[in-house]
Amino acid sequence: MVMTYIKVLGLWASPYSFRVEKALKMKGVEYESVEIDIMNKTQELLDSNPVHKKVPVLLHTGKPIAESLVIMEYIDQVWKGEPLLPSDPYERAQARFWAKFIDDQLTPAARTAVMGEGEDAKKAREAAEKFLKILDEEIRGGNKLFEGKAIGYLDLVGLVVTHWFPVLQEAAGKELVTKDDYPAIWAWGERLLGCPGVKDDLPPWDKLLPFFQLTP
Ligand SMILES: N[C@@H](CCC(=O)N[C@@H](CS)C(=O)NCC(=O)O)C(=O)O
Repeated sequence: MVMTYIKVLGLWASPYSFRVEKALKMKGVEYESVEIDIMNKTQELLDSNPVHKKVPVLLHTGKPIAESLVIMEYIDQVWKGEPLLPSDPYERAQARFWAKFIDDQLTPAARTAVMGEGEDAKKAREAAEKFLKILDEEIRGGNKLFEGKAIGYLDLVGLVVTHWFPVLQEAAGKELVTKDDYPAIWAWGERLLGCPGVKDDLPPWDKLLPFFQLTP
C-alpha cells in the first residue's frame, strides 16, 4: 500500500479547512483531500486530532498536525515558494495577533450573535460589534497587513469574516457585518476576492447558504 504523502482531513464548507487547503495550493503542494462528515467522524480523524476532534487536520507522511493557524505556519515553514507570513518579525507578530483576534474573539462572538438565542445572543452581539469596530478601525488606520495585494496568512483567516459571516447571517436572518457599519472590513473582503484564485476557489454562497440553514 502506498501511503499518501500529504493529506487534509477537511470539510468543504469550513473556513478553517479552506485556509489550509488554499495555503497548500498557493505553495504548489499536491495533496489528497478527504471530506469528513462531522456528524459521523471517521476513526482517522479521531485518532489524528484526539484533543479537539475537529477538521482540518494535515497529515504529512502520516504525522498529524491540527488547528488551522498552526497548520498554516507549518506549511509556511516546510514548503518554500510564496511566503504566507511576512518575513519581518514585527509584521509577522502583528499578522499572528490579528489572526488570533479573529479566531479567538471575533468569530465565536459573531457565531453566537447570529446563531444563538436570548440573553447569550444579546451579549455576544455586543461583544461582536465591539470587536468588528476594533478591526474596522485597524484596517481604516492603514495597517498594511490588510492591503490584500498578495494573499497571505492573515487574509486567509480574514475570509471567515468577509465571506463566511455574511452567509451565516443570511442563513440566520440576522444582520451583523454590513457594508454601512464596517466599510473597511467590507473593502478588505472585496480586495481579497480580487486576488488571483480566491473567488474561484471559495465555496460559493449558493452552496454554503443551504448548508448553514441545515447545519447551524
Ligand atoms: N480552531 C479550529 C477550529 C476548527 C473547527 O471549528 N472545525 C469545525 C468545522 S468548521 C469542526 O470540525 N467541527 C466539528 C465539531 O465541533 O465536532 C481550527 O482553527 O482548526
